[in-house]
Amino acid sequence: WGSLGHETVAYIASHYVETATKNWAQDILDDTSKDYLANVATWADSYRYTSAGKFSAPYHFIDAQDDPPNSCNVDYDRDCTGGKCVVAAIANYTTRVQSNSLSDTQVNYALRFIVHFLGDITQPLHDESYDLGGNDIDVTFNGDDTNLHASWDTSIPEQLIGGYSLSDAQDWANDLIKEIDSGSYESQKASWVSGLDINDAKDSAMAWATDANAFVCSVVAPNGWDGLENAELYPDYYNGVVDTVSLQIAKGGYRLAKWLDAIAAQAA
Ligand code: DCM
Ligand code: DCM
Ligand code: DCM
Ligand code: ZN
Ligand code: ZN
Repeated sequence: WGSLGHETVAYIASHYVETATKNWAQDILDDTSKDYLANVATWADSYRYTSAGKFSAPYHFIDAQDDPPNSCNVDYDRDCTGGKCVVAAIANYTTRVQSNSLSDTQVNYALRFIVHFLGDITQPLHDESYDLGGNDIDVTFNGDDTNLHASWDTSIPEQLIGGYSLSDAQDWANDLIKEIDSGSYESQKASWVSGLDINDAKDSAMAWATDANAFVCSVVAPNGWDGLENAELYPDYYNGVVDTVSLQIAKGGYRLAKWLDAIAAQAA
């Protein structure tokens, strides 16, 4: 996701976390503002372009070598090349954020990575290898040249919300919180966090990757990839996928709250 998606995930999580979790996270991040998670939600996307953070670039996705739209699936041994993928990263940083021996900076970075990667793993094209997760599929969105991956990351969310500022993210989060509490997501939110286990983070993250990857077959490219090449995505394609984008952002935020609650409780 782009900044709007990641910051919305963060605001949703901030709404649902326990007070003890908020205190734990604000202490690690050294930020007592209400925006303490949103303020670090896109840090990993800047860090990966620095020489110190270059190692983390493959941690934003898992390249599922499946065969959409005929067959969607994720296999850790097949797809997490060299142990460098978002599933391994979530497991790594879930351990590191609880460390008593790492520096404050490394623990702070671990929490920033968790906030970011629990967002990215819900973007279906971050759980797909085809054409570099859709980066090599050129499209136009409302007349602008872009690609399928970037459309999912940014164009579609920004078309829906009409901007990408922190206050746009807070507004989108508020809408999705209503859907989670008493709207279209109320009956499914329990399934989003079922089996969540910070002490088996790899299994939990594999379940999330598998869940998002299934949308590659059902929503991202249900009729295959050929028709998407050089296609205009607005409004027809957009209308067919935008509800899935909202669902995945809501899911990421709700999961992040429960994940952080579990870590903070174990740390206490
Ligand atoms: N990006 C964004 N908003 C835009 C255009 C680009 O947030 N309007 C950027 C932020 C990240 C990238 O998109 O650099 C998405 O990266 P990722 O999916 O790894 O989070
Ligand atoms: N690093 C990480 N996860 C690990 C090991 C290292 O994120 N399991 C990061 C921390 C540093 C960088 O890689 O930013 C280099 O670490 P080191 O100096 O321990 O090799
Ligand atoms: N990406 C992905 N799968 C890949 C390669 C990249 O999901 N196999 C993501 C990471 C960024 C976006 O695509 O969100 C653009 O990546 P880059 O800036 O590395 O081109
Ligand atoms: Zn992306
Ligand atoms: Zn990312």
